[in-house]
Amino acid sequence: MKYKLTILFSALVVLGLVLTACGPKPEPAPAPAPEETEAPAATEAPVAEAVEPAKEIVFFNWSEYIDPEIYTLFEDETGIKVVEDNFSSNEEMLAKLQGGATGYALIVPSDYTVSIMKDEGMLAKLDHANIPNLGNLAEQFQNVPYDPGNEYCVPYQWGTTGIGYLDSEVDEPTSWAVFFDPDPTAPYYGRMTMLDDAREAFAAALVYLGYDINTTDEAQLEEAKELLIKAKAALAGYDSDIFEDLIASGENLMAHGWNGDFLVAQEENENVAYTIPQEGGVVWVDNVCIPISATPEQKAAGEMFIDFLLRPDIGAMLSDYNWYATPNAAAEANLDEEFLNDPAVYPPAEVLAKLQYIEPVGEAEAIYQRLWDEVKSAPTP
Ligand code: N2P
Repeated sequence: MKYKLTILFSALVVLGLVLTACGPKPEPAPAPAPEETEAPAATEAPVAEAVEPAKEIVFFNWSEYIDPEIYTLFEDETGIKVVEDNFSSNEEMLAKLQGGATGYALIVPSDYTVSIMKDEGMLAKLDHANIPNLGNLAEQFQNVPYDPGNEYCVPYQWGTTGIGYLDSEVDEPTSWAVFFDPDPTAPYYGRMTMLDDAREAFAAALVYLGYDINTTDEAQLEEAKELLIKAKAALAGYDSDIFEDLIASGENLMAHGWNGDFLVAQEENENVAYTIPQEGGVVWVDNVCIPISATPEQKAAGEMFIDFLLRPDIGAMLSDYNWYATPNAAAEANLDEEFLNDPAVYPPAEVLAKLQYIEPVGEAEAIYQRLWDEVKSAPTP
């Protein structure tokens, strides 16, 4: 495998050099734009049209997931301005793009959503000649199962889903029972949130029940739904954007959420802690990809930004800001030992063994969504 990758990379490097030597970098010809359909004079060799990268691009990302200083550095260096728009779940991002939203040069789907988007033809193939820093990725991230060879996406950050809590006020939650069999006399009762995210919420309930988090068994999913409805009595609400801030401020005492967000909130309140309950949790890899709707100009600028993110210094800035693990091996030299040795960022083998990836469930996706709607609309028990 390593051998093949080396060959692939040498080939890409050579290709990159040849293309650079020839001048303009060609776009991988999608459907030709109308104005480009005029045939070149018969004597001219058909040279691909140079694409002028867009001067401004929109990055559709999860909230608080990038150091804004990275935009400034990129703009200083390239003159390209990056504007950010946010989503709170893969499904929200997907629905927006399926609904015809355009103008995004870059999006950040998680692993299973990359598979869905690839199947639906929603992603543009990356031109590796424009991303020479791709080789900075750790080897396992150059060959992720949902996108072998980084054909469509580049891993951005990876992390886990567990429980954050205020350890000055509550004991460490060792089980998802804090949500699904809540004690009405506990201090956290009524001061907890769960992610506003169908697959994540079902994963928590399913893992508590000892079922596969990707089950398509309707009886198991019904059971999980009943538990999620039961949990509503103990919840202050569903939230995927500020759950960690509500712990840091002391408004809430426990939250279902993503590790890095809680770790960043420790800067505000050192009593914020993160744990993965004994039953296990979710592990995920988020990826930066280009939607098929991007124009060639947006795509060219998007690839420049992806390459910039892959630089060792910028990759380190990213993780330094959001406290998520980096897939960028070259960035590790620029990260503190404290970060690289933090078990909440890089879980030890025995914890990793208890984590599962969310996977695409095909037609059962609609069942998850319907049951999730039922959970959300059910009256609080
Ligand atoms: C960052 C959100 C992490 C993304 N605020 C979870 N896939």
